[in-house]
Amino acid sequence: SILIIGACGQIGTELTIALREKYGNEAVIASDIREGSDALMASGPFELLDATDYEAIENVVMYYEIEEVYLMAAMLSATAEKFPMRAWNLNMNSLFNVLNLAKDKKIDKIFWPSSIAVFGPNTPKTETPQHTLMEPSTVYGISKQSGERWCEYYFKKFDVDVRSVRYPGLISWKTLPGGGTTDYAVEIYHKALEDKKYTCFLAEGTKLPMMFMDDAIRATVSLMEANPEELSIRSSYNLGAMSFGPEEIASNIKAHLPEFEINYDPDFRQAIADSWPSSIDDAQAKLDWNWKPEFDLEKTTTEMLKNLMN
Ligand code: VAH
Repeated sequence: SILIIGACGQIGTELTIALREKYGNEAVIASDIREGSDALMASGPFELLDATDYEAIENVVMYYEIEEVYLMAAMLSATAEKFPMRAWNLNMNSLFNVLNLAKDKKIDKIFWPSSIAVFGPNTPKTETPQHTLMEPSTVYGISKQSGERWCEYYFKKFDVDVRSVRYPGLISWKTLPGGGTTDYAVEIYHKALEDKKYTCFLAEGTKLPMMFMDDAIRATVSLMEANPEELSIRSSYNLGAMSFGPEEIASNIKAHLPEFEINYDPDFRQAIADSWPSSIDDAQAKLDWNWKPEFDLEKTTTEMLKNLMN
């Protein structure tokens, strides 16, 4: 069976639904620190689970005979700046718990998400390479860079089959935005429909690597199903789809809602966004496991507005 830790988060919610469709509801155990949406809770087994509690995870793994763990629990960039030590504790100890279960052969395979947040202010900003200078300036980015080093160490030293991608900012409609710097790109669609206007917490022209959630889920499943012999990266794969700033989403929305207005009132999250790249070179993922994005900004906007209108 498969265990998803952090199943009620932005990625976890969609990953749970996708994996249950693929492998069957009973084969995918969802877990989180609190209960999730009615749809998620009704669709298969759920366990309340604290990702920092090793024994609690071990009990769930033994009880359900778990072979694979997707560790999706983390504190994201904006919230982590407010609670650095809580963020470090959650983001790192949850990873050590799962890596050590695999080291002790209690599970066979791990997915762990990294992020473009591992890159810092002096990383090359355009077409950021797979291997490059990385001096992350956020708590979240430091935890993801350190997590990548631990994943590669456990693979090399203990043959742990852990796989990871550096997600860009993710746009989705099934969950509300929560604590991410890129979450302006989710909020803007909700506000466009509710208020026909949006005050953006990032400045016009803040170009960031972004991806529609359907692409992110497909990439995750593709990587987990790839032949391990083909995988040349065991820290975390660069993963790209599109890059744009808030003004580009706004003009896309205006094509559907002509009266939509955007204005800009940057806050502390601007410095976080400015430390990240504007575009990503994901050639290694394309080479090793045939990665190919399917959603551009136009398709993303159509999907978001269509699903949020219902
Ligand atoms: C965040 N959505 O904003 C996450 C992600 C690259 C951004 O890590 O913190």
